[in-house]
Amino acid sequence: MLCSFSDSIKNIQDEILDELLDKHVICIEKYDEVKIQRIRAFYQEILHIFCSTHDLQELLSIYEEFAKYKMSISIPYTILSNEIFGLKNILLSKITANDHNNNANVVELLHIFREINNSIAYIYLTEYILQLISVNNIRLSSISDLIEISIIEHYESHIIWLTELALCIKNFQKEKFPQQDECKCDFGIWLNNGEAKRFIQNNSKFKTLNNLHKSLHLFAQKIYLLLSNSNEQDYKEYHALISYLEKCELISLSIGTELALIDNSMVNKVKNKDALTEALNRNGLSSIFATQYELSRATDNSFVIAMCDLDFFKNINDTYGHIAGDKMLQLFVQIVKKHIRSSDLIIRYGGEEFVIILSATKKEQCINVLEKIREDFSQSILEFDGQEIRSTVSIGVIEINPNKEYKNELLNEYLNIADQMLYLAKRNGRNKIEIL
Ligand code: GH3
Ligand code: MG
Ligand code: MG
Repeated sequence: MLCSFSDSIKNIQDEILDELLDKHVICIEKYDEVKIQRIRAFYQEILHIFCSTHDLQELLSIYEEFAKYKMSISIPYTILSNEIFGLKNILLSKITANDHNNNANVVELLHIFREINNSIAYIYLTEYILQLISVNNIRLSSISDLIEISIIEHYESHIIWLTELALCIKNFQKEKFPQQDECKCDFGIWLNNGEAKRFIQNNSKFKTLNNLHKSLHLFAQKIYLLLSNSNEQDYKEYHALISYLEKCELISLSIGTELALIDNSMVNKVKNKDALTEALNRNGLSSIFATQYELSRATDNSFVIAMCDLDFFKNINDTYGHIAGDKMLQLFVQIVKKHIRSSDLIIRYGGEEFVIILSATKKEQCINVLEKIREDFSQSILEFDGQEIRSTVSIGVIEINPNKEYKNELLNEYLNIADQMLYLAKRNGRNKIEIL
């Protein structure tokens, strides 16, 4: 069957394709050139069907393949959904521009896009639930791999709860819905029975956790209502289920992140310190790294390792003596602590070398903090024996994303890379930051 509006768009397929890519596709930063070519090929095929055979089933099966491709490159549903919306609008504007009175064309087009939306949403939801269940298992195993678990273990119960929620949607079984009442789930009981307050003394952190937890249950209740108000056969609300479930996953990850940051602050309190600078001792580095790694994996975060080495430090010792050198090391650590969060870590790695670990941070965000440290240190003056001493630091940085590559045994490999970046910063003139 030929599509009734095919003629009006037949000769402008390339124009439509370019407009779609420019306005709705290329602006997504997750797409590189190879992905854009692949997406272009999908849309070429889609437009070809619109303009020739117009077999709805054929169209839906290409969209199905397209949705699976998008999921394989971690594109969220909203982005694909926006692209579908974009194509619909472009086609609408083209067919109405050519023929103002052709309502039938518009009705047909809207019908086709309704079908596309439903079928994409269903595919996405099914695939998303399967992925969520398997990634939740990985998150659980990361938590159980932690040697020194403390409050992050309370996050476990909400990962299990989230998996139950996902299964409930998958099987359309509202009878097996996980605990809806935020005060009665395992996490809620812990949060509200006073025990949590012992660990989370910072009141605003406690409120943040409480609010996150409340909204998590609120979105779950919305899911419950959707499942209650319809039956599986004529179900059309897949898009809403995806949005609510995605929201639940994001909030759940934020809860995990908050707990992981609190655990990190505890590391700062309990681990051995270097006597001179009060930075953490190097002996703890491999267990700290292993903990960071698993926490990041359990909460879907990346973290940053910054290797710092003071510039021409030998000159300070040679010119002003060792005690002056010692005081400069203390000053550096004080300045670092001024700029990092209580959940970030600084470890004395060697003589005048330090490793900073910025948890739940991406490299774009870490630049600001590290730049402040570099700048502040370069402008600070150490007054010693009536003399004014200055120093600078070079920093090599690497971002580690455990969900992209899993190799937690390779601390040395990561440190080597940070070290190579540090070497580059030295070669480029010192008092600089270099990031992989
Ligand atoms: P570069 O910019 O290439 O890093 O030059 P540098 O002089 O800093 O490099 P180098 O590694 O040769 O010098 C490090 C010096 O740090 C040598 C060592 O005497 C000194 N150092 C190591 N630990 C301590 C310490 O605890 N106190 C003091 N005062 N000096 C230390
Ligand atoms: Mg050195
Ligand atoms: Mg040095």
